[in-house]
Amino acid sequence: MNATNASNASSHPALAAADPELAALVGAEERLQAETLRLIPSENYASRAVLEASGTVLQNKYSEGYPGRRYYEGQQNIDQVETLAVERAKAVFGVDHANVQPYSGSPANLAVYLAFAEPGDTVMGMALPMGGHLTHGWGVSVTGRWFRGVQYGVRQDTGLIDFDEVRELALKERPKVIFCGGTALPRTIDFAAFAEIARESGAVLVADIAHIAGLIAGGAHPSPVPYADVISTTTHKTLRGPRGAMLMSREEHAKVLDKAVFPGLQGGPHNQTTAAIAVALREASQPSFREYAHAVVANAKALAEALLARGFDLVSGGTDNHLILMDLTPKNVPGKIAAKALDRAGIVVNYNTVPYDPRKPFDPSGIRIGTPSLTSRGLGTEHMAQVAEWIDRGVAAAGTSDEETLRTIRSEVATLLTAYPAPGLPT
Ligand code: DSN
Repeated sequence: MNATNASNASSHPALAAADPELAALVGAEERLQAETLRLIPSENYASRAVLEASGTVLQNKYSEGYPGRRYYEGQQNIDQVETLAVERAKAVFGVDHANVQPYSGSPANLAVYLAFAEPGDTVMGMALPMGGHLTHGWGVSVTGRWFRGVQYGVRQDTGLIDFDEVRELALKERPKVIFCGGTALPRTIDFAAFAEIARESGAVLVADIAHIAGLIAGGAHPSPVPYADVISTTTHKTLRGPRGAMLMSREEHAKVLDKAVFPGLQGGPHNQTTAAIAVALREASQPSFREYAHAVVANAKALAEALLARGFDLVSGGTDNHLILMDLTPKNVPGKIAAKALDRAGIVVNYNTVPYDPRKPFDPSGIRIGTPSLTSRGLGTEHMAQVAEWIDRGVAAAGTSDEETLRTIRSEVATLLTAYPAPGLPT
């Protein structure tokens, strides 16, 4: 549908009156998110409460500094908002210290480097094509240009991290900082093993839990808290909050991290985001969020089983968390072709490199899928065989350019989803 013809802009009446063109685009996006099966594992549906907090007048206020220590007056309410967010983060994750000001995951990680390393120092993380993140020292990122990034991966035969290799590299290179975590890791992260290696090599261990923060909050993935010196996370993935980030640590690192975020890296915090983080953390402290986190994992496991039964090749053979990395090489359909065809079928995934991928990152062998969004809509394990069947049919149709089948799947997907309204979207 042409965005300018979109009809339900009335869910944002002021916007519709002031800027119909933009309001129509928002309305079109709302319908797209309602009608499609969103399988990108880093995406989710934030609640209406989180969205409302994100759109408040709190955004009108400048608040450089921290509660009780600001460089601007008029912080009577903002200080309380930030303190609420901080206290809730500390309670949900069981940490001594939380900084809720990083604008997003990449600035949060950059603040960690600023706190613990000098330009030119050696830093270590998982290579991006193996499932790591750009900011874990990968070459094209500032973290790989201003620091000397050394990178570990996973074993080709198992798709799992080889801790002997990680230890050997750490002891040889003596990095200042070791990052664990990433963006395409379908298995439980062994924080204890990383902590032992960090201790042996004299490095600061940073657990980047951006993907799994909600699973940790809900008790569906082990916590890094006893092991990591610093925990970095975004707030909008499995945690289901606004686009934002947090850094958490033991008390001993509180000062250096706070100084690195402000004034080291950032100016005024985005107070409307801080408020929405507070709301999301309140939601994450409820028993229903625990159920959600476990349901995300149960759905991913059921989906992985159903895909394996259909002959798909899954990196590491399955999943322990919310994410599945599929190598489509045996299906003879490149990841990008498959992802674009599935998009036309109303199933939104992203193409992704797989470990040791012979293809280029912009045209890789795999697709990455996950269950946070569909679980937020209330889909359960009983639906995963159908989801796998759609993916199977969609990938086959991609290989034969069968647009008719893709259209049929799109309509089947939309029909199922009408019974499972998404949180946060207008009804
Ligand atoms: N872009 C995020 C993801 O999709 O995993 C990571 O920052």
